[in-house]
Amino acid sequence: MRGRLGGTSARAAQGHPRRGGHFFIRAKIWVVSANTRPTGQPSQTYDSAFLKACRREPVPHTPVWFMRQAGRSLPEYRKLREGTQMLESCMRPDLVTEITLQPVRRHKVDAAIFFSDIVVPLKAIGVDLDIKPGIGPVVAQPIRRREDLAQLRDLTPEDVSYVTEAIGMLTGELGSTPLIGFAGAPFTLASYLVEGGPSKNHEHTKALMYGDPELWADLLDRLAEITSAFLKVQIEAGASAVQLFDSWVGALAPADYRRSVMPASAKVLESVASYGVPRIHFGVGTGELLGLMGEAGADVMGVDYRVSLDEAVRRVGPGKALQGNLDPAVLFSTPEAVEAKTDEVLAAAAGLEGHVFNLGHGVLPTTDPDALTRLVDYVHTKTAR
Ligand code: 1CP
Repeated sequence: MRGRLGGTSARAAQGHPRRGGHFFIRAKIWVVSANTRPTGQPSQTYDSAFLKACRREPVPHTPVWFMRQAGRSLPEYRKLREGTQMLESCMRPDLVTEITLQPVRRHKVDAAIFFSDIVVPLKAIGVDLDIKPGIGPVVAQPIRRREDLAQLRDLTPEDVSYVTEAIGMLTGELGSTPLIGFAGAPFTLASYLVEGGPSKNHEHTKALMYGDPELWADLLDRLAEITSAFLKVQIEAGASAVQLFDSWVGALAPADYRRSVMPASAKVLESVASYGVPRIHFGVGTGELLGLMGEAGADVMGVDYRVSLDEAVRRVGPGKALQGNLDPAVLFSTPEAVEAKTDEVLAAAAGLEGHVFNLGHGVLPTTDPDALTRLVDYVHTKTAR
């Protein structure tokens, strides 16, 4: 699994930012060239099936990765995490590197996703929050009034130096396997900040959105700035693609999405456009929003399992690859049923310009890891050309 460039030489080639301004500038050049075809520089991930599919180029096989592939479904993850809080583990480059690599080694997926959480940048700027086991992110002082916005200052690369360090270590280890960076989109981050924790109906969030549109717009704009800064850190450190998770935006009708959310998401996606790395955009239950979310500026639209990919492409329109969309609960069925449902996804994807195979949402924690390994192998074999 070790890449052609190991350890120190890998970091030097990538212009590790800790080495000062000179290397910081080189880092930018390297990252852009890594994704726009280099002139004379090594490009380890450029020709990967994953990045080719994102660019809608011919692929040797349909690439596969899974949302939440690193995490509780893996015994080696549970063992490594023993005695370490979730947020603490996100801040330890050694743990982040190992956890990110675990599913790549085990399942032979075509891309790694950086092990972190969508609330990490908020914690990094001093928001008083924690990730509680079995619950998720919990915020001490929910944001509901204008004065609460003071909790949200700008994010600087120094706030998340452990992210830069972990990605430097990871890209050396991953070699030609691309690393996907990610962030939470402004609406989904706002839902945690306004509700104070996970929510089914997002009632406080919607109350603010409808009741004080000005404060809502300011909140989303602040979050767009923070999210953009967080994605830039990951790309400059060596991420080959980014995914913007708007997990809970499917709670909105299209008109509300367009008016109250799309400008902030578009700002984030636009802010990283010049890097040339594929921008994936995904939300749960977003069948009615697929067209608008694509318009917000994605290169690849993530599709949940409720809309088939042949219908999704009609809603998204040409010029974008699609990612998805096997129902994660299918993995609890028999191997034959998993193959039959996978065949349905692949058949629906047959006419797409670019397809990245994934689940329609994250791996469920009690999934049998062997079912995931078999699924990767099945998709690779079935789509080999
Ligand atoms: O493998 C990977 O995908 C990388 C790890 C990863 C990612 C991409 C984690 C680790 N979190 C996330 C993103 C994330 N976090 C999202 C967007 C993706 C999605 O929709 O699934 C969301 C909504 C969160 C918020 C969050 N963090 C929740 C959901 C709570 C809710 O509202 O229902 C939870 C349970 C967490 C904690 C968390 N994050 C990640 C892990 C492995 C865990 C569980 C912590 C543990 O091990 O106890």
